Order: sequence, then C-alpha cells, then structure tokens
Amino acid sequence: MSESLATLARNIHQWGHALGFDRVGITDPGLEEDERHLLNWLGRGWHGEMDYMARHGTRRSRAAELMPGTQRVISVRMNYLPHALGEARSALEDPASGYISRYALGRDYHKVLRSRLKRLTRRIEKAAGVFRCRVFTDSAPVLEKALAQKAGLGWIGKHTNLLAEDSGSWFFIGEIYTNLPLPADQPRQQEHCGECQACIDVCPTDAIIAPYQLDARRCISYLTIELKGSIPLSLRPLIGNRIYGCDDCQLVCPWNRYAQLSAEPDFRARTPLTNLALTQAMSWSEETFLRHTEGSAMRRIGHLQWLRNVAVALGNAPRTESVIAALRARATHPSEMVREHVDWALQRHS
Ligand code: B12
Ligand code: SF4
Ligand code: SF4
Repeated sequence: MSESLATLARNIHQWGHALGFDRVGITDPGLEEDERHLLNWLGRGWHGEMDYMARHGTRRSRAAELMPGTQRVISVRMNYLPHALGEARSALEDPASGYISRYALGRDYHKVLRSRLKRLTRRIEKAAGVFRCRVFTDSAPVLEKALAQKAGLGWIGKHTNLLAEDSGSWFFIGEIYTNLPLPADQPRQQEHCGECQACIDVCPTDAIIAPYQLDARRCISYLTIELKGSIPLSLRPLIGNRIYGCDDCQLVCPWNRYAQLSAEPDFRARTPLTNLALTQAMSWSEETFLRHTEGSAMRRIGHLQWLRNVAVALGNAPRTESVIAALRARATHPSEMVREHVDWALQRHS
C-alpha cells in the first residue's frame, strides 16, 4: 500500500467528519454472505410490492456490476434524531395524534446526504486528481447496511437496522463507490444483541419473523410508505396511530439509550408534523399536504396514501364526535381507496 493512499484514507475520515458525517469507514465491496440472505429474502417474496428490490438482481450485492472497476466503498453515517426519545414515546402514546417516524420529521435525507457526499468526492478529487466514483444514499441498488457493517460502522441488529455501541441506530447511511485502492478499515464491529430480543417482542405486526429476518409485507413502514394500494384488513388494527413509518423496534432497543441527537439543522423537526392531531391531518387538502411536506421524504407518498393512512389511524383512535366528523367528511372522496379505508374506520366506531 502506498503511503499516499494511507494518508488519503486518513484525510477522507477527517473531511467526512468536517462535512457532518458522524462516522466514516472504508471497505472492500465483497458481500457474499449478505447476497445469500438477500436472495433468500427475495425468494420468500418478503419484499412485497417493492419490485425495485428484485429488479436489479446481484447488482445490489456486487458493486462492480453497478460501477465497473469499484475497488473500495467509503461508507458514512449521519445521525438524524431531532429530539429526545421521550418526545417520540409520548407522541406514540397519544392515540389522537398521528405518529410520524423520526427520520421523516426534517428535510429529506436523500438530498442532505447526497450533497454532502458530493462535496466529499470533490475534496478527494482535489487531493488525488480525477478518479472514478459514484455516490449513493438509498438512491440505487446497494446493500447499504451490509457495506456499512463491513466498513466498521456498526452491526446489523435483530431488527435488521444497523446500530452502533456509541450511538444506537438513529442514523442514515450513504456511500461512495470508488476505483481508488484505499486501505480498508477494520471490518464489522462485534455483534452486541446477545440474548436481547426486545425488538422482536415489541413489533406490533410481528414483522420480525426471526432474528435478522424481516417480512417487509408486515412492517408498518412498508404498509404506510411503500404499499400503494389497500392495507390488509388484518393488519389495520395493529397499525395504531402510526401514519408514516414506524420506530417501535428502535424505541425499545437498549442501545438507543446512547443515541446522539443530530447536529444537523436540516434534520430539525418541522411543525406541524410533530403533535399533529389526526382530525387535522384528515382535513388537509392536497395543497396543504404538499405545502407541509415540502422538502420532506414524506411527500413521495402523495395525498391519497396520506388520507388512507390517517383513516386507518382514526379507525384505531378512541371514538369522539370530532373523529367521526373528520371521517364522514371524507366518506365521499373521489378515490375508491380512500373511501374504502374511511368506511372501514367508520365501521370500527359503529
Ligand atoms: C427495502 C428497505 C426497507 C424495507 C425493508 C427493510 C429491510 N429490513 O430490508 C422497509 C420499507 C420495511 C423499510 C423500513 C425501514 N427503513 Co428502510 N430501507 C430499505 C432499503 C432500500 C433496502 C434494504 C435491503 O437491502 N433489504 C434487503 C434485506 C435482505 O435486507 P435485511 O432485511 O436488512 O437483511 C440483512 C440482514 O438482516 C442479514 N440477514 C438477512 N437474513 C438473515 C438470516 C440470518 C440467519 C442472518 C444471520 C442474517 C440475515 O443479511 C441481509 C443483508 O445484509 C435500504 C436502503 C438501501 N439501499 O440499503 C433502506 C434502509 C435500510 N432503511 C432505513 C430506515 C431508516 C428504515 C426505517 C427505520 C424507517 C422507518 N422509521 O419507518 C424502517 C426500519 C424497519 C426495519 N426494522 O428494518 C435506513 C436504515 C439505517 C440504519 N440505521 O440501519 C436505510 C439504510 C436507508 C438509509 N440510506 O439510511 N426499509
Ligand atoms: S418498524 Fe415497526 S413494524 Fe417494522 S419491524 Fe420495526 S417495530 Fe415492526
Ligand atoms: S432491541 Fe435488542 S435484539 Fe433488537 S436490535 Fe436492539 S439489542 Fe438487538
């Protein structure tokens, strides 16, 4: 290994920190074992309607198929927790409010991480000259958690999120594929779940079928974000007041006692997404929905899916006159999907 590559790798860590990444790691891209798990997962159909997960085949696990000549992956993580966990727990416990996953309360992470990663590549280019690279953050077929684990950024817990001893799991992951043969960091941290299985026990829909194995079709994050059509009837009562994503398996994880709040102003929670009354959420017009979710990852579910999710949560809320009125106001909505979920919710209160 040349001294200049070793110096460059050290600098990449420093520049990454200066750009706001909480950890940076470098790894070679081989993921044979994770590829086997991915193919098993797809074979069982656990990806549901996320066709993009199956479409790219081994490009997801073989970096060189995505960017020919890839020698190393620079993996980064950035904390996103906007406030203390007590606030998340009290939002979840208030059945009249809609719970929104903590990751979605601030600015869309795709934009934040991508622009920072691009700045990191420009910094590297200044020092190393022109080199081949591509940056990703949930933006292409990449096994991001597996790469981050291999780069020493944490371990994949039984809930299938990546977590680290020093900061829990409330962070995003992104990476740079490069043809630079940089020295790699120590692979994965030791796994520290031990005998714990709190995440498996708490999951409202039993989506974590076994340690490290998630049937996405049952996960509330999938049901409220990825699933475009009707939510299965048997799962609706289990969704509670979660109207966008779910954090339960992270909220219960003992390692999240060490969670760090995000230092990133872009990830600050926006009003009115915190403490949002379900009745108010149901009254949002498309224009209001678009205004309140501008620049947020939530926007991509669109207004109809939003109303669908809120209808389910209102069906699970305690019966009050305003709950019934909010539902009735949407009973003749032009969307068949919205009407069907509203009908279901009204029947729960009849
Ligand atoms: C598809 C997807 C989803 C799906 C499926 C989740 C999943 N576990 O796969 C759904 C919609 C449910 C989802 C939900 C969430 N997601 Co998501 N999602 C992704 C995405 C696009 C791909 C993940 C993937 O490759 N899945 C494929 C399967 C095979 O992987 P896996 O279940 O993790 O299995 C791995 C291991 O568990 C192990 N394994 C599998 N089976 C077995 C069996 C045995 C015996 C063993 C030992 C190991 C093992 O190997 C597998 C491969 O490494 C990534 C972005 C990306 N491009 O990587 C974001 C990503 C994973 N999501 C993210 C987030 C934040 C979430 C949510 C927290 C959002 C929310 N609050 O609602 C939830 C968490 C739910 C959960 N418990 O995982 C972050 C996670 C950050 C972190 N700290 O880990 C990512 C990395 C996005 C990002 N760039 O930051 N997500
Ligand atoms: S995000 Fe929620 S539904 Fe999905 S696995 Fe975790 S606890 Fe279960
Ligand atoms: S709750 Fe327990 S089993 Fe689940 S990820 Fe955290 S430490 Fe591991």
